[in-house]
Amino acid sequence: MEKFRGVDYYRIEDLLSEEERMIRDTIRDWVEAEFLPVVTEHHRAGTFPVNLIPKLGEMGVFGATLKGYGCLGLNNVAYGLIMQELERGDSGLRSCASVQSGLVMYPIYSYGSEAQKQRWLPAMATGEKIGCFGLTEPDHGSDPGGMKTRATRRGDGYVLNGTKLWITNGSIADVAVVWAKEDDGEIGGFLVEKGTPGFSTLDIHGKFSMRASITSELAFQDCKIPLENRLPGVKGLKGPLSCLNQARYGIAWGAVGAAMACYDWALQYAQQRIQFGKPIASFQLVQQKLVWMITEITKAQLLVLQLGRLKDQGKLRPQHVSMAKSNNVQIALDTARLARDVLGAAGIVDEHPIIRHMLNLETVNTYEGTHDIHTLIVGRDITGLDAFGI
Ligand code: TGC
Ligand code: FAD
Repeated sequence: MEKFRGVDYYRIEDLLSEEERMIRDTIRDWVEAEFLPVVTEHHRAGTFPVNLIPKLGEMGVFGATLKGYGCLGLNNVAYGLIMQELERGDSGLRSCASVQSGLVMYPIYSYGSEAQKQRWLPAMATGEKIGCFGLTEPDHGSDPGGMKTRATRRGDGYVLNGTKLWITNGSIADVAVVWAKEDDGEIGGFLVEKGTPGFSTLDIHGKFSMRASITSELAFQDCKIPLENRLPGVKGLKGPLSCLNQARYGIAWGAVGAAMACYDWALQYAQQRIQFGKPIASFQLVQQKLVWMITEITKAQLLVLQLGRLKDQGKLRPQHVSMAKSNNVQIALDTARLARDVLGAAGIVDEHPIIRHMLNLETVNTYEGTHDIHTLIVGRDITGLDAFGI
């Protein structure tokens, strides 16, 4: 297949600034030259290319919208385009970057003390330090408010007990942002450093999705956390949920990248593959699939562009993000499945990127709030009625 040709049916390019286009192209070229040549071997081995992390830092990917502390202070559309291009490579690559930026640097920046910011943000911006975000537990995924992990105040600090599951970057992280209930029953955020006695990690194996990404369990057993490692600026479930707004925003853009990769590959394949003496792209049913893909991708591109502009204007609401996350991941997953179908048997081997994207998108559909949870968030917003439970 030829190099990726870009997917822009509606000249959305014209709606971007020169700087936004330049940032997108920088990441696009890097993914093409440095990441795509190695992704299949990492996907097969179930490893993440940690050696590429410093380069991501050098390009300004980590915490790209934050101001100061070595971060670029980009606008949200530029950040979204970065996420799109990383996920055109692999959802695991975008995951690493969105956890670092949206789920670790963002809470430290927004809720941390000046000392915490100085300690972590510059080193995380360069990729010298890596972070992870521990919210989900074995018994509490969609309902994180029911978490069992406890941070008990004792002496000059806290004692942490509990387990977090399905944590991206878990075992490679230098610091974990861990959410736990304090003595008053309210949720607080804690910075737990690698090597703290009582803190251990275990990687999850046997994944058929997000193979080129580290996913771990974090265990805390009488783990002592100094007072100064508590995030002082937030209390309650809105702390972790506000971080999720940032990461879900990146996913809404990233999913477009995965869909673009699948569509472009399937189109090129269909133009070259001959059956019944003709390119399969000449058959009406194949064209219908390709047209469905490009139509949904174009709608998704417009959705995230406006989402980004709203975010830059300070008019974005979390429910807007829920609509874009669930819609864009759904159309990306459907695009990947259709693209896989267009390749026939060839679609099931990793010589082509489609099956890898398709499997990854099953995770993307689930994490950061499942498709159905986001449906219920929008449903609650428009009806005023809560349909989450009893
Ligand atoms: P609810 O009563 O709705 O809200 C509790 C408090 O939080 C506030 N709030 C938000 N604040 C900021 N942003 C949001 N998106 C917010 N949503 C709610 C709300 O105003 C309230 O504040 P206050 O001041 O009144 O206390 O809470 P609920 O218990 O009914 O739960 C609502 C629900 C189901 C929507 C929420 O729990 C949810 O979003 N569940 C999904 C869980 C989830 O997304 N987990 C993700 C884990 S992290 C992850 O997957 C990382 S993957 C990383 C990668 O590799 O890319
Ligand atoms: P459940 O909550 O058990 O949901 C199971 C099913 O029930 C879903 O279909 C769901 O939609 C449905 N359901 C649940 N409640 C309702 C309801 N009220 N109404 C209707 N349907 C409902 N978490 C982190 O904290 N940090 C991370 O870095 C992280 N990384 C991840 C990486 C990977 C690869 C994966 C797979 C997950 C990751 N997660 C992470 C966890 C992720 O956020 C959760 O898996 C997700 O929130 C769903 O929780 P659950 O898996 O427990 O599913």
